Amino acid sequence: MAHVRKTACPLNCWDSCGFNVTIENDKVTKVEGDPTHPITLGKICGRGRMLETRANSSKRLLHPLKKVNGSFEQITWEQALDEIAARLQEVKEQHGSTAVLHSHDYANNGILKNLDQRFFNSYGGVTELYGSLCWGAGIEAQKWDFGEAWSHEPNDIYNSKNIIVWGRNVARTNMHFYEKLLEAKKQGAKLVVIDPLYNATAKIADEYITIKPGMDGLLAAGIIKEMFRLGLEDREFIEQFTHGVADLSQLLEEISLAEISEITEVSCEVMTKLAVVYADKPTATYMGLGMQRYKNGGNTIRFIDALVAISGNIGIAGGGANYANLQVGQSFAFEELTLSKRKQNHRQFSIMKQAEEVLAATDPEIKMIVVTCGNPLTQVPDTEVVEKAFTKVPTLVVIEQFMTDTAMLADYVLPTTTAFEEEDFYYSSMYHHYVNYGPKLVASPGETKSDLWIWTQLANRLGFGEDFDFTREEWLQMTLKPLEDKGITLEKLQALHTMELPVEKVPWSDRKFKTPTGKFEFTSFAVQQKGDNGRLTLAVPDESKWNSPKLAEKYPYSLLTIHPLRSNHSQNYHLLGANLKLKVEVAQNIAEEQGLKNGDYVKVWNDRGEVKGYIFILAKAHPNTINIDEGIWKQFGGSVNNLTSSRESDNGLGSTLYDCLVNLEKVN
Ligand SMILES: Nc1nc2c(c(=O)[nH]1)N[C@H]1C(S)=C(S)[C@@H](COP(=O)(O)OP(=O)(O)OC[C@H]3O[C@@H](n4cnc5c(=O)[nH]c(N)nc54)[C@H](O)[C@@H]3O)O[C@H]1N2
Ligand SMILES: Nc1nc2c(c(=O)[nH]1)N[C@H]1C(S)=C(S)[C@@H](COP(=O)(O)OP(=O)(O)OC[C@H]3O[C@@H](n4cnc5c(=O)[nH]c(N)nc54)[C@H](O)[C@@H]3O)O[C@H]1N2
Ligand code: SF4
Ligand SMILES: [Mo]
Repeated sequence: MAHVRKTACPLNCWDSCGFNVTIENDKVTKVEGDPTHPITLGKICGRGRMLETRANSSKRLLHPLKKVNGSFEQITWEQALDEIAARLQEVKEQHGSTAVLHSHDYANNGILKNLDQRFFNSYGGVTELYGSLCWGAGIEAQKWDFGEAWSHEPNDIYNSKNIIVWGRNVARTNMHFYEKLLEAKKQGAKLVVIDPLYNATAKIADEYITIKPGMDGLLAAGIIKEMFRLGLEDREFIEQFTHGVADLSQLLEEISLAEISEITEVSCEVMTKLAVVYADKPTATYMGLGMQRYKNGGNTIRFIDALVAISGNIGIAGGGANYANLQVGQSFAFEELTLSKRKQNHRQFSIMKQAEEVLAATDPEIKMIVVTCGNPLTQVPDTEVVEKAFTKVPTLVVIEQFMTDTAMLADYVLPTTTAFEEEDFYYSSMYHHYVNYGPKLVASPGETKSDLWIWTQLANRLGFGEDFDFTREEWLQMTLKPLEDKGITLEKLQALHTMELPVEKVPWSDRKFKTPTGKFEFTSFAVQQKGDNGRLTLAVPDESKWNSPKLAEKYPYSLLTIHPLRSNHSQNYHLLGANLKLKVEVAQNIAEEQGLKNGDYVKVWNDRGEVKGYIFILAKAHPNTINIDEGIWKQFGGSVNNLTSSRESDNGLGSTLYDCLVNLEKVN
């Protein structure tokens, strides 16, 4: 008999949806939205629905595998765990625990997925990754400016007079915000979209502004300049609650509006118009993550924050510099879960440069990599180097649901469960502030086991089993402990399925910022204390004609590799059917210059590598811009990261995935 149960989407996404899942004969047969979820209201996207296909796919990994003479052989869990534990012990004894690299990302938003950190801390401390391919530059930027990266609660959008969606592909990546934009427009709000690609959100905008990729910080500078010229700035806010405005004013003297217009490829009139929009409060700014994946990415987000501050749109209902909402994740007991103080040794590699660091490491060399919740072969920049590093390392263990490009290189592949097969709770620090409960719905197929089971088994073998001697219920209670006195307990969450977390709904309404000066900082005091100047700059991308004129002559086009519509990163390509064609989306002027038409087969290349695919002409994309969606597997023509650079953003914590010049030509 079919029955329906409530659970939640585990995917790394803005929305963290509530699900109604149909179960028949111990199998998930349908995934739909839960209409009672307060934010997601019964609507979900194709990626959510595809979780049923993923769970039931015949391509699921069902048994532990070991590579013997170049091909995979099925082995027992007993053998896999014994051998991996023995290897972990041996590496630690011979080279020290930091000879192990834990390479991971955040494919699953379940709180208990963080227990991988507990395992490696208890083991003694390994080489961990720092920074983020995803949003690292912007998070650090907001920490400098506000002390934290917090957003307004979703329904605050209805207080906005004007809404600026700045580099967020809302209709594709954040669908419930799109629904809210439609409603806010109905209630009279004006919508401006700033993006080099004329995306589905741009289509509903009152004003669409196209910009040269990576130049948004300068655009914000131009708007601020116009606000000052027209006397539109919020003097009271600036004087009472900010630090360093003199540095900003001085910087703006160094460049004229006409120069800004030339570099950003945005007209002066548009900047003047936006100055007026920002002054017509409340104006909300909703930033995406695309525009900070550049060398100047941190500075870009800081400049947009500065614009929001200059216009006095901080700490007021309907305003905000909305980028991330880290206060959501900060609600839980991470320290108890991860035991970060337990580690004796520690080394950090940048997530961007993990492959180069593996190849260069000497003290100690990396002898073993364990991959969890990530697919670095397709998702980490500069694939050629990633492949070299992951091939070279003596022991590679990948915990996976599918035989990804990364798993293909492994010595051991351990088959893991999907979210429907284990109990957890889910949240996202990107958008709304509700935590969703996810019960175990069906039996795990084949010999698949949860990540947690794997850590527990390995911990038992390595002599720190007591650190993992808890039931699921105890783990979940442990993480909710800080919320108990606010009335949020596991029993309640299990009964209600979703609960609102106690976060600031309009951050900074008390004007007390978490920076060293307690003010909003145009110039970062904390950074100055460390000996850097901490000021805003007029920076442009590394791979631009301004910074690298020779490179720009050889490679005239800006390549974006934005997130795919039907897949979360690399997760669905193998399930989308055999006729998958890599699409190279090009601006009209490129098609004209090169005499290309839709469907032409082309090569896109730079010094790092190449990708081949089929032309799709974008009528309204910014001139000289190309896009190839990310996540594409090797077998389908990927990875686009063959082309991207592993350089870090200005503040060291973000990627420069879109700071990428290429050339393109037709091939037969
Ligand atoms: N369908 C789908 N949804 C997803 C995901 C997915 O893989 N697929 N992934 C999830 C994850 S992990 C994340 S991080 C989020 C990301 O969510 P978004 O930030 O919305 O998406 P991205 O693809 O990272 O960024 C792309 C947007 O930034 C624009 N952009 C790129 N460069 C610039 C620039 O220099 N200036 C400006 N103004 N705009 C620029 C692109 O044209 C595009 O519209 O999406 C989440 N949602
Ligand atoms: N060129 C380019 N590259 C990018 C981006 C871009 O825009 N352009 N975006 C970047 C961004 S924003 C992000 S967030 C990263 C994402 O990078 P990743 O997180 O590495 O990408 P996914 O494709 O989601 O890969 C996750 C893998 O984890 C597996 N998995 C899912 N659930 C579980 C689980 O519970 N346990 C275990 N052990 N495994 C599981 C999935 O099967 C999948 O193979 O990619 C980055 N890379
Ligand atoms: S991927 Fe995002 S929008 Fe889609 S169902 Fe999951 S949480 Fe919702
Ligand atoms: Mo991401």
